[in-house]
Amino acid sequence: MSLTKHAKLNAWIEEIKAMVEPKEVVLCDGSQAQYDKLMAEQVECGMATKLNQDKLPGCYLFRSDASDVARVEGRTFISSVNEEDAGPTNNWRAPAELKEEMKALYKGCMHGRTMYVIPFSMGPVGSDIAKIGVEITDSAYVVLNMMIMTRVGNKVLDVLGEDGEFIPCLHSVGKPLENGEADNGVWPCAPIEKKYITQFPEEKTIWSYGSGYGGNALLGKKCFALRIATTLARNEGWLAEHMLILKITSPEGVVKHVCAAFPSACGKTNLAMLIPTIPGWKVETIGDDIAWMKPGKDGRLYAINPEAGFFGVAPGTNYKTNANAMYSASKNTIFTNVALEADGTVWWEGMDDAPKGELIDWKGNPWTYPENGKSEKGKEAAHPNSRFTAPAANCPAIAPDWEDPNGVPVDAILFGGRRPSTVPLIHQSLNWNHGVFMGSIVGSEVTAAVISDQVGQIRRDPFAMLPFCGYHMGDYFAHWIKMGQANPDKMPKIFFVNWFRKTKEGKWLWPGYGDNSRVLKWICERCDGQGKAVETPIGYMPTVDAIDRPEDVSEEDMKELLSVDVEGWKAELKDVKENHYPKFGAKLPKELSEIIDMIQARLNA
Ligand code: TSX
Ligand code: MN
Repeated sequence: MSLTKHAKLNAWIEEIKAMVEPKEVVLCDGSQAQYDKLMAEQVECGMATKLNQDKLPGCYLFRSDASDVARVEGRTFISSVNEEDAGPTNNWRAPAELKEEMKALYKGCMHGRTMYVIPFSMGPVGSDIAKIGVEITDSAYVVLNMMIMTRVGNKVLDVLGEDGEFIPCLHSVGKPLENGEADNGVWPCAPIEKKYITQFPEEKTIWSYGSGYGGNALLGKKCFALRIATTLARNEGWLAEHMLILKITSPEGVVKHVCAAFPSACGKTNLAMLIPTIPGWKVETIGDDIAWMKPGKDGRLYAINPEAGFFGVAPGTNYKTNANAMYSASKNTIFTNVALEADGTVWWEGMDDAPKGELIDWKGNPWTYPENGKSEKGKEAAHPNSRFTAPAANCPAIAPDWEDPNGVPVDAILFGGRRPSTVPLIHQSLNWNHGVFMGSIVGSEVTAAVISDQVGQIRRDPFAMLPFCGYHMGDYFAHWIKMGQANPDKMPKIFFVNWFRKTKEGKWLWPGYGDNSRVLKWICERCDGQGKAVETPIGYMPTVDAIDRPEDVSEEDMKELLSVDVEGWKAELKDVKENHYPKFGAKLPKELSEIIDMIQARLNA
């Protein structure tokens, strides 16, 4: 009997079933009953630990295999027909050849396992900006996480109807159970050389094999909402971005929406859930990782969060750095690779308090808190990439309209990075193309590199999209330039922020966290043509009195934070021109080179 009313979907399900040969096929209806049943089975077979239900209601802990703890960029492929279309910053394989190689692995790979079919919507179900995918997986962990991170089940099939478009997403952990072998609580995955995370942009298909973890396996997130969506967005005239979305309300009730992109380890989720320190201002969360932005009838960009949950890094999250994330992960949350306390709660490095006694670490072994309170590198209780998967609706700061199918009008776009020197606290682009330039030079200073001669250098991650763009990064820059051309004065204003400036002695110049609201306030003012600013060689910058200064920042430090380091910027532009931009070859838009020339001339004037 057919699983759905959609002939093409049914045919795909049958085709995959014939290839992977599962024990059974289960359609995910999206019900709480199905979630509870699946989770109970995972507890039963030892894959999941039920946490203390008084302190963490509806929460569970999974421990992955020690070799399956993060995205594997070396095994991530853009499989386009022409290598040139993937560009120099993606791994490329020819689709025909790669499909044969992967089919050999998929053949019979679900022996003894259930094949789950997950219809999911990226974005509010039925929204014009949303898109539908169907993930086939043999991992119950993936099903449970997808049920938090996306909208899943019958309501999605209803929208899909009999012939709606969907992105087929195939996933297997790559560990069949032969001869009646049972799932024994050991995390299934394949060795690294058999892991594949493949995007086929022309076919609009995703094939993932051998990893059960996060971005490798929850295919709606990085694979669909970024890598496949970037190609859709380029063809259809919109933007799929690695950005948080914030709603900011002034004391007068003026609302602004801000999207922001940062490389990893800059506290994107913290900014997405920021609690402002300036009286009367309200900051609410719409999304913490991905923004899909489409031009509306009025020519402005409207953003939705395609996700429905947070897949956040646990270590470093506490009630001081991000109270809203702590509340979000206090119920109905899946924890992965964090440590377990004796009382059935969770612990990780950088939590508010020391653990209450002996722990079980992320590998399942007893673990004692070191006397100096600092876990040795490689011997942490929680894996440094351990995660919480929490429903967005849990977040106390979630904006009431976070699921508005029309999206929210974007007033400002922020880029940033960890830059101890050169880059000021805030500057605003002179125009759209200059803003695209700002996105293109995003990066963080290398602090503790494996190859130590890179320490102090800038690791560039343009638009924080380097691992997530499904096509040539030079074409991506050109798409951004083009997006500004139709309605230049309707486009969001673009800013560059840097919370990470240090003194020569290595002291933080800016307190960051909630005090970043002082910078957000100036950004909001600038969107209304207000906010005192001076035009400098690198863009518009606030006058020293234009930003409410926190008590613990001296006027001198404020001046330092808001000054233009002319020599530093000359070196920066030289580095971009000689080392960064040449990577994109002939596809680098001339508009970006022109911006360099313009700023160089202004710095020399
Ligand atoms: O997330 C951060 N943000 C954004 C917050 C909304 N972090 C953490 C980054 C690692 C994930 C920050 N770290 C920020 C920041 O704005 N700023 C800093 C640097 C910093 C760290 C500590 C202090 C000040 C600055 N002060 C004390 O520890 C007292
Ligand atoms: Mn991300």
